[in-house]
Amino acid sequence: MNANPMNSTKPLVAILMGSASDWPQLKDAAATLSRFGVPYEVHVLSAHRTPVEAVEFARAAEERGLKVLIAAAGGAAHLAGALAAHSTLPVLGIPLASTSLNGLDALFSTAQMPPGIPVGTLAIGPWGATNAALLAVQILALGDPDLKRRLHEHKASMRARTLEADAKLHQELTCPGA
Ligand code: RP5
Repeated sequence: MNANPMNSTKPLVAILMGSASDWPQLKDAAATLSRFGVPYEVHVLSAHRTPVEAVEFARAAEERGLKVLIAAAGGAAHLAGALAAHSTLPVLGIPLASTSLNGLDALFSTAQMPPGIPVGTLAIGPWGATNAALLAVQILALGDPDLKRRLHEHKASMRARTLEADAKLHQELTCPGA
């Protein structure tokens, strides 16, 4: 997979995954970036199967105009750390549930980076995918007031939905069957 879904604009974020089999767990990252209008590109790139290409990608990323790298892997999850070793861009790591250890192994591999090479590690699987994209938007919003405004709208709409759910639950509990 090698795609720029919004190729009219230069990608600011790259979503990288160790295998095409990871994509179903990552779709929410792409959907979230699209929702905020952030141009992104998607690649399969493995720290183990394409180690040379992974290093080349990380080394060229900043010069190509990318601002944030999102890296996901499930088995012996070294992709985020390998990219972070070769770039000073922020790297957000998503551990994936691809092995019989259900992602706990990938969580440890992604999070336990030695001091000096940080990887911002999110939750395992689709929750992490959504939050990695949101964190990327928040990083980009530091220099983009329009994106900042959209983040405020996003939080306001979550708040409204939660308060509505609270009111509905209270009504059901106080007037059952009404
Ligand atoms: C990891 O190994 C990939 O990120 C994937 O989660 C896992 C298995 O890959 P496939 O054998 O499905 O290609 O490197």
